[in-house]
Amino acid sequence: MDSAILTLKEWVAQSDNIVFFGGAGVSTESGIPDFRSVDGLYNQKWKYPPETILSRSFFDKNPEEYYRFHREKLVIDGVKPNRAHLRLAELEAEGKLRAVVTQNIDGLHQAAGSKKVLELHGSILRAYCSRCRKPYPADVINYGQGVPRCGCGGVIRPDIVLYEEPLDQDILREAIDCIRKAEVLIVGGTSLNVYPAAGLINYYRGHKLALVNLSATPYDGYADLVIHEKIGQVFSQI
Ligand code: CNA
Repeated sequence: MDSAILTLKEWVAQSDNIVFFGGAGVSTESGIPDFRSVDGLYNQKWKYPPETILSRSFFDKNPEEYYRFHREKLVIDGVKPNRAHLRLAELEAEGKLRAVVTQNIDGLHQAAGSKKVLELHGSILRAYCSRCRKPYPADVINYGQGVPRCGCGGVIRPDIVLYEEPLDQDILREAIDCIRKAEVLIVGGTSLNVYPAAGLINYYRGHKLALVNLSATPYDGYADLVIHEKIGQVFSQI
């Protein structure tokens, strides 16, 4: 076994205060493309960059185009949690992992059995009316044609944080609290480019910060351990 993975395995074995902070790279092995990898959404042909389509001003002005992208690119049928999601759920059940803090909106951590999941960017598995805030089942937005509307006339939207929108302050506070108190912080599958989420690492006070990401990140020099491998492969060994 690679010596960095062995060190991570030891940290995990010895701690009951692990926090995981992840992003889109956690779900690529489940078949969901991320944004910035070579085959990520950024490098696929689309009229606008994902960050434009997934912005509040775009959603308000072009809900039809937003929903075309949403249904074609964000909703992927038949996806299942991979070894990273499953091992994280196991570590929580074993009393070792305190929380998963995620930038993902796919619900795969919960599907794997994780209970404490702090979804910084919300979830495409929930929806609500943008005018009266009435909740709707996700099927209303994820399937079908055109722009889904509420009885009040408002556009039904996914319960995700669009670019230009603030994060939920309660979730953010809880995420900061977990990260600040963590003994081991594992950061995985995130390019650490999207703020304010990426800045959460700065709240970590310990000296067991492991970064598991295929490509280099701006925080590689800051971490105590850096592993540039597939996260599912790494988690199946720890
Ligand atoms: P990103 O900027 O696309 O970065 C993903 C990172 O993961 C890249 O640096 C890759 O090198 C790395 N990566 C890809 N596959 C693997 C793998 N198997 N193992 C290890 N590393 C891998 O995504 P971020 O999460 O950093 O950016 C934040 C955005 C992307 C958030 O707002 C998300 O909501 C959004 N997003 C989410 C999903 C999802 O919910 N699954 C999918 C696509 C985008």
